[in-house]
Amino acid sequence: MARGLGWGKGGGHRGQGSGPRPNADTLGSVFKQDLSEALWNVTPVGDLSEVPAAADRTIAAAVPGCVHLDLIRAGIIKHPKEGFAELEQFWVGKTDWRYECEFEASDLLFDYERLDLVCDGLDTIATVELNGIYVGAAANMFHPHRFDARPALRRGTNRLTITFKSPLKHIREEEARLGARPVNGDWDPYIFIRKAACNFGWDWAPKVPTCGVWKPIRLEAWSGVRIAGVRPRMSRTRGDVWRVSIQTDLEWAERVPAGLLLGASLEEHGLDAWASTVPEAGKPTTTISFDVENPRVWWPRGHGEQPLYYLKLSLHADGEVDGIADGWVGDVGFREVRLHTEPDEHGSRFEIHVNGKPIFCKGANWVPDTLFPTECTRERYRERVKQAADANMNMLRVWGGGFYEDEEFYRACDELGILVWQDFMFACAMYPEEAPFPELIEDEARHQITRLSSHASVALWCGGNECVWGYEAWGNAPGERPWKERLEGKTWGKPALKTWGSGYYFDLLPRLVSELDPSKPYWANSPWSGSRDIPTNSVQHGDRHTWDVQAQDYRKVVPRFCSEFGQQSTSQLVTLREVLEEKELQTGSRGLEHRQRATGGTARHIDEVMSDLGLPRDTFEKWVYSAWVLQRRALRYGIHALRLQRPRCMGALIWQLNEVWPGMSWSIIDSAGRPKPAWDVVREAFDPRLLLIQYVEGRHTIFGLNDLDQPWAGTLELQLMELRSTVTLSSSRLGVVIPPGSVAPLTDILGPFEKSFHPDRHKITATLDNATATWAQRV
Ligand code: BMA
Repeated sequence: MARGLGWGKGGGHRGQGSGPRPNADTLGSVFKQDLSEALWNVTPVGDLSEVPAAADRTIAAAVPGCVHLDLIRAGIIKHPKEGFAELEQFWVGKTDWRYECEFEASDLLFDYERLDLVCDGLDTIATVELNGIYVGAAANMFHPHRFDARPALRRGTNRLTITFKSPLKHIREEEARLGARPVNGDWDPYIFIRKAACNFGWDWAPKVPTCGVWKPIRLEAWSGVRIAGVRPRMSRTRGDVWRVSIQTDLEWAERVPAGLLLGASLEEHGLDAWASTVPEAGKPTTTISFDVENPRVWWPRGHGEQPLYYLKLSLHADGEVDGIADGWVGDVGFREVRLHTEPDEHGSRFEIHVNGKPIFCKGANWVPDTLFPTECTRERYRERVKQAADANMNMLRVWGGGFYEDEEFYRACDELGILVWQDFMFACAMYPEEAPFPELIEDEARHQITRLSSHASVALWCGGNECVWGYEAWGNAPGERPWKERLEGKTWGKPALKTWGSGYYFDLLPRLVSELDPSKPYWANSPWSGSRDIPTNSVQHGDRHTWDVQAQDYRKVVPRFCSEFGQQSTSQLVTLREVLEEKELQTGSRGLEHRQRATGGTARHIDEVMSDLGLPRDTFEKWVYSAWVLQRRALRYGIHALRLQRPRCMGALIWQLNEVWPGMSWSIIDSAGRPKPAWDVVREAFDPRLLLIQYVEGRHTIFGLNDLDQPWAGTLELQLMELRSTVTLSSSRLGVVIPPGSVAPLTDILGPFEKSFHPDRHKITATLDNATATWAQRV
């Protein structure tokens, strides 16, 4: 009873250039009826006390989407990025919403043994009913749900209802049940729901807790067995021989089909490998392994190419038409990642090695790219990741206060050679470990580890953002209470510390990574020193967030890997103009301050530094420009300082690549996708081959920085010039070789001109191939 597509090994499968690739949705005999395309509507329900009269009605809804976008389309609210619109929509997050659609069930669905309603993403606290019959509930936006629809599905017309509880009401109820815990900022306690934390506000984001069906939804009918998850792993065994080992999760119905065979094929770049196994009936996981000789290896950009291989799994059964019962396809790469943290003379290393080579990680922190996830199109993802690649980055860190990103994001990273540092979704707070959270988090982590395990780009799993740091060290400023103390409470009348999430970072998550994706490193948090006995944000151990010093002091604090540092500035002026009236384009205006969410405000994050440096700010345009100058300066200083310390320091990730709305943030690309002036500086500072002049031990020394794998050999030319001209007065040449992956002092730049150099009149320029650096004592 199958409707297979008739492709299999030798049966019209995709060879090179042989037409379009099947995708997993059209593969095999699982019958799918998409419900995203049904006519959906949404209605406020339950307590309507917060709902304005104009909104108390049923409106058309888009699925996938969210209630805010539906209300915007119906003209009930404005997009929160516009003007002060955020302030007029707080009622949305305090309201329950019912999504509903009517659809005709295909007769074919009823021919199968199992009939599931599959929701790829429900945001978040949801009850699902079909024709008034309860089919299931959801409480985590970070993993899909599969509900048994058979008892409720009818032939002909059906009514599907998904009722979402107000996220704000839900978290307050959970807080009352479990006890308050410290949460960063003045944001609602997002720790009590498995939902993107920054949806409740952040120091660069408005408060727009939303709900809705945020990923595709469909009916799936199947018989016998189906593929529930695939985890491919490639590891080098000896020389150029790699072992491909594919773990496949199978879900079984009651009737086990006859003649079952699970086949895996790997193609592309001249490779055509195939292996198969007979899955044991009822066994949840089956592994297929085979060896591949001399495949082309995947590298982060700057170190080689990104060859991707086409992996196809097909589950064959005798009774199935064309022999295919289910299938899975994906692009995979051959590469190995290791995290080296051995002790050394400075403390302990934090070095990511890919295929045995230490990689200096140059990149940025990634936050959700739009206020509402479905606004981020495939093109937008690609453009943003390309902008990171064009800025000479080789790593993006998916930060733990957003969500696990869309496939498009990881695909773009696979293709462009961007390593992904993947946080689990925890940020800046103390998370409860009482039920139902451990179970919700285990389901989420199992799903995400499995989903992302096939991506060549995903290099490291990290427990979360600044949670361990918060526990260890936050709340110590005058007038505050240490977070640790705020966790003190009582259980059964005896003093006890409230749970805060340590069980996730130090036990559950590492256990799941080593079970499901054992070839990848796991790091408990960012920042993290590697030991509970060493301060979390150590300079000598692990990764560090450098927020405690200003740009001019970046050279004094050189961590082993800097995973956050940065400087606020504004979005591009045209982007601000798109959302703010002209009269708001004033320094300190209400419109601008509405978009400043950081503790200490614009004074602390921009104005104080600006006035220390004497930068002009008498008009709005000058102020904006000076803020960009600040950001350029900070990122240039920071990147140079960190790169100069290679190999002691092996990573520089700026905070942050992108932003969710126009305003003030640390991003180098604004919410309209326009690079800010700092983007150029970052691109220059991350250039794999760079000359830098540094004052070290009484001398101005020129350093060559070479991140590439080939030696950088050439003739370094030093030229003495008039301060304000390009006329060379005298020059000197020196043959130099900068070894691969190193920083080398080349020469004292004053050396050849010691006698003729005059500080008031001269400058010195150094050139090696396309790299130049200029030094003057007075500017
Ligand atoms: C770090 C991040 C974010 C924050 C940023 C700017 O702490 O992890 O939480 O937005 O700094 O303050």
